Amino acid sequence: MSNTAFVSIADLKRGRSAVSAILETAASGGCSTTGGEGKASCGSSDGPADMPAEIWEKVKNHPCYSEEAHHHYARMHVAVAPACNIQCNYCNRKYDCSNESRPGVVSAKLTPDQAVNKVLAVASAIPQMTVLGIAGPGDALANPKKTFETFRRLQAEAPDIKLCLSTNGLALPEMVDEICKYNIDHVTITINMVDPVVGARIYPWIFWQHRRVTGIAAATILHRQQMLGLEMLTARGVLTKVNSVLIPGVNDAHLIEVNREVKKRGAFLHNIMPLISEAEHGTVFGLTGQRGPSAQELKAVQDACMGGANLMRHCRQCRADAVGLLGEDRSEEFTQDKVDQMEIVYDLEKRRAYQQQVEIERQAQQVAKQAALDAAADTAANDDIAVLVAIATEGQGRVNQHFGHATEFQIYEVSAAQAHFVGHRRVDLYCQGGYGDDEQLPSIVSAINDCHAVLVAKIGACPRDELTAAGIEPVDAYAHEFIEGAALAWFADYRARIARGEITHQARGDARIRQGAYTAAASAA
Ligand code: CLF
Ligand code: SF4
Repeated sequence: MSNTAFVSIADLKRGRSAVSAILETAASGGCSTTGGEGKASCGSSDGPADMPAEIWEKVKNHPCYSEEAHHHYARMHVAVAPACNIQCNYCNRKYDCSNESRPGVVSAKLTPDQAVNKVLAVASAIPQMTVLGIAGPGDALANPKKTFETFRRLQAEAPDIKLCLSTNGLALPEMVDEICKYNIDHVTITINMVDPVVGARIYPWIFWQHRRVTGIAAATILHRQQMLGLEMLTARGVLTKVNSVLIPGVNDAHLIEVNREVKKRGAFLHNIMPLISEAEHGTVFGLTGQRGPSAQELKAVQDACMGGANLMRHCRQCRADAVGLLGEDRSEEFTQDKVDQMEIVYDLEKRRAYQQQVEIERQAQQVAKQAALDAAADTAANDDIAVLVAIATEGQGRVNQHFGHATEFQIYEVSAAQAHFVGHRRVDLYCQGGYGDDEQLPSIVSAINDCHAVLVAKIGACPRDELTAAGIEPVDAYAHEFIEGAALAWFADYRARIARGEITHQARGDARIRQGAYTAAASAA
């Protein structure tokens, strides 16, 4: 059962042009106009030609809304919102909100003053930090004073930073005016159901109009508020992302309907996240043995949603106090005591100049990719071959990390016609204090053992041998080159060696099954 729309799509289409753009983009499967199987996520490599200009302006340097941007731009969260107005069975209130944070993580809570100071400190140290999100540790909109005070001040004091928030949606409709007042043009709503019977298995209670409501009545109210809030945001031209926690046996098949319903209401992206329910986190699901999804289950749901709202696949389920590129955690560099000691110079011009350089790099990356594709198209090819390669990168879209320094590998699917991001794998750090820890090698190799090659800036003899023995080619010939160009160039060489009879191509499993595994494996790490 899904709730009837409070605002019809026809009404929405009569609204502002931004609304039309959002609806059209959502209707076409998100910003990926050629979206579909294998075309991973919003803007996997998409640019201004793939979407309306006003949408591109909003997503082009948002690392969560554009996969391509996440190689270049960073986000940060400030933990100013401790309270929550609902209870999710996958949440333990001792920890951060699991709707958009890794469960089991605790963030230091900040006042709006401390939060603004921290944002300015990070912005002066990391000029590619373009987005400030409030994603807990409770619900951003259950703490409206602190949340909007932080946004109000940042809108004035850091005008080039995009503002972003994440909410369970219960208080959303009444907050839409405030959201628009501070130009918060990216909002995430966690929507795990559109059927209150399903919802009653996820939410034991909500706090609504000064009283606790339980069971199906609670889920009915939450559902109504979520749908209404989503429609209202779409009508106001705010980009929305829907997060759904995949809970096997509870909402797995049901998420297909969720995808359909949120697409109808203009959701820009749908981020299906695997449930993480370790018993030691002390959540209801963790303590009652509710398991998270297998890679195949996650993949099956994502595949079934293809053609619906466009899927995000590069989420890292980050902390409520995360700082840095997605996949890196620099929060330790900006603890309260360290921020207090910092000289903070928020220099807008310097930030803009830096970001212009980033844009020049991005354009160069696209040119390199196109050149590699053109070169690949010119060679005689076994075009049906597609392989996975693992990339060690610390950002800027380049192969620029030492094997031993990687804590995750980005995974690209490469064929003669394409090289695109399909996920990431977290791994244990190999290099410990200047020495390789060989005990880590088996787990690192096993994390990428469905890849044909790993492209790195540098690699030592020991991991090189271990990878080679596992059938994974260690490659440092493309150090500091752009990722797609490097992957395509390696692939062209791989095909040439096959053509010369030097090697035989051997498939290493079904890439699409593994694609589902990336997120699950990483999230469980
Ligand atoms: Fe933060 Fe969320 Fe904004 Fe991004 S995170 S509030 S939209 S700035 Fe991003 Fe982190 Fe995934 Fe969230 S990777 S958990 S999707
Ligand atoms: Fe926990 Fe977030 Fe759910 Fe609130 S909304 S109960 S903080 S997971």
